Amino acid sequence: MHIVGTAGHVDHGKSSLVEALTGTNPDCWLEEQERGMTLDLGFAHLRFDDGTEAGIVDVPGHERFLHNMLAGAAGMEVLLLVVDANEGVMPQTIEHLQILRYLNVQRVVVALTKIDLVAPHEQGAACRRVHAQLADTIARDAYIFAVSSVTGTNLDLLKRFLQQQLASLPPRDPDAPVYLPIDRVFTLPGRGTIVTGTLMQGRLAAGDTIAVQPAAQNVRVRSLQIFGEAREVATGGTRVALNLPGIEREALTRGAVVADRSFAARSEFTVRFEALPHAQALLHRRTPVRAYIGSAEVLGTLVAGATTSLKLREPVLAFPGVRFVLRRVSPKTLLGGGEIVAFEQPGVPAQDRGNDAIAALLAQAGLEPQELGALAFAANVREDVVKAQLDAMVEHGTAVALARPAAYLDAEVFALFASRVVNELEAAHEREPWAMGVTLLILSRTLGLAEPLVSRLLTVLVDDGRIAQRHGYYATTAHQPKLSAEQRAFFERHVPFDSAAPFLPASFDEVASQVKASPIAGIGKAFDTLLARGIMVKVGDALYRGTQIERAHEYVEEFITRNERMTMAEFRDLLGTSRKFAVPLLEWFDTRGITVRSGDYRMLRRHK
Ligand SMILES: Nc1nc2c(ncn2[C@@H]2O[C@H](COP(=O)(O)OP(=O)(O)OP(=O)(O)O)[C@@H](O)[C@H]2O)c(=O)[nH]1
Ligand SMILES: [Mg+2]
Repeated sequence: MHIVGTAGHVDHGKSSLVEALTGTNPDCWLEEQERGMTLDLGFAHLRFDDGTEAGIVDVPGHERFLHNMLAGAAGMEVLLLVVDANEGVMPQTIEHLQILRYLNVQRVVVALTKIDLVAPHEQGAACRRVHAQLADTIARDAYIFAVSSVTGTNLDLLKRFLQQQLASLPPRDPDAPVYLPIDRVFTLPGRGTIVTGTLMQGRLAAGDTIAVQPAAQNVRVRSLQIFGEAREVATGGTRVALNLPGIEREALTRGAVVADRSFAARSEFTVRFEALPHAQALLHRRTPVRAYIGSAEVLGTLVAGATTSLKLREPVLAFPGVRFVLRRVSPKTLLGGGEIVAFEQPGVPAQDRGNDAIAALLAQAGLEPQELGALAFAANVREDVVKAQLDAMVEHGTAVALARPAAYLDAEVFALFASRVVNELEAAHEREPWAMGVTLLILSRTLGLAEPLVSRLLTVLVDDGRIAQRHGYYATTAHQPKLSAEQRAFFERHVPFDSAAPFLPASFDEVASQVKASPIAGIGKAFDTLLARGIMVKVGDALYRGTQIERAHEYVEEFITRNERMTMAEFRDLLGTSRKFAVPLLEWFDTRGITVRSGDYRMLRRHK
């Protein structure tokens, strides 16, 4: 289905024409009927014999209700411009056309109304005059039908033409996420909240759970109606009424949006903005504005710069491709309009829709991982569709998936990163063969990238087994730290082993200060390596060789296996050491889960 919208100056006959075409008087409010004037949006159902159907959105012509016109204008695809044959083009005719050039109108038809009030010999001139007046507008090439809603003149021709125009509109993208700006909210006894609006894109079905934004509330669609008829499914371009019993009427106003759950409302957008010629002088570096997006009217600021941005006082649900119109705050002069290009977050630039959009978004984001929701948003494609596409890309090796939170990178960009990492690591291992590898801090600095990002990307390489991570160091998988002869001699000297006192440790602090004072190249990192690999073990203030610890472990196991349990004194005697060393050492075995304490005794943990 598609949407036809009226536009035109006050009293030119818009609502009468809608009624003549559909049988429905769009002025449904009593006050409208009394005053003979449209105050708010009206709706009607246009049907043709061949099954073609459309929703008509009828707007008020009076300048004072322009905000209502704007709330209904975004959904219009076929514009039915109404001009009174006697009065010709008037200020709101032009203003409506200026607004609509920024929105989604694809076809324009002009109805020259009240032709019954024009003498036959003047009708041709009236028509030519209007054609000339529309020269600089989106209606310049439009067909003009001279009609009368009173006598019915030419209504059949106009109707047939509308039918053709509707049939010639391009089909909707079935993969687009749900986006439905709400224009009316009310409650029905026993049913709860009802919202109506134009489903701009996507597919909605009764039973679906959707999000209402900016409230960010998930609600279930209990039932769905299209022009009073219950339907199971609605697709883009349809006027729909939704029964949403899960949400309070008070929580909703015109301007709220029913949308796919992957969409979030935001208040800052990068935009493409085009000013109307007369508005140029009213624009500054920062211009306070009234923004009309979907059915919402929100105050904000238009900020000119390298890129133009729109900063809103309240969050609004919009995404790249959504059109908007801006007016001055006061007086409410029309300033111009444009299109959302991106939300303000680096790494997600504007993209046209289509299958390559995701690949292009990833490539442009470089090393910045892109989350599913952000990609779906930027490409304006439903999240599950994007997910399927990304899965296929990962499978084909054109994208790389990161976990927690799930995010994606372009595979080529990532491969470049990976080879830089491996090169850096190889160079580092060659410079310092005794080191365990490179820390995250150093690696981030050499790569010139933020630490959290590098950490995340390295996780992928580690998980794939392309690099190794041990004790906080990154290394190539082949790397085995190897001390120089000089370094090894240093530690033999300062952490001596005496077979006469096989469990006597060195003092950690003493060794550490010797390391500090030593002129031997890389001795500090060599010490780190020995500790990281367990070749040296720090227990309290003592420094043991790993072999001493292993031996002590064997003694303990053997002793307890034989005696079931062991006291501290027994342990001390077993190792022939002093209480000063025995206590921390046995506690160390406790913390390693080798022994477990029970009163004065130690047992083996596995015998517990
Ligand atoms: N004679 C004649 N009168 C018409 C015709 N169309 C509308 N009118 C009259 O013009 C007046 C205004 O018509 P509406 O249809 O309410 O005009 P509108 O454009 O909807 O007005 P707003 O919604 O207030 O902007 C009414 O009194 C209609 O009866 C027509 O084709 N011929
Ligand atoms: Mg009207």
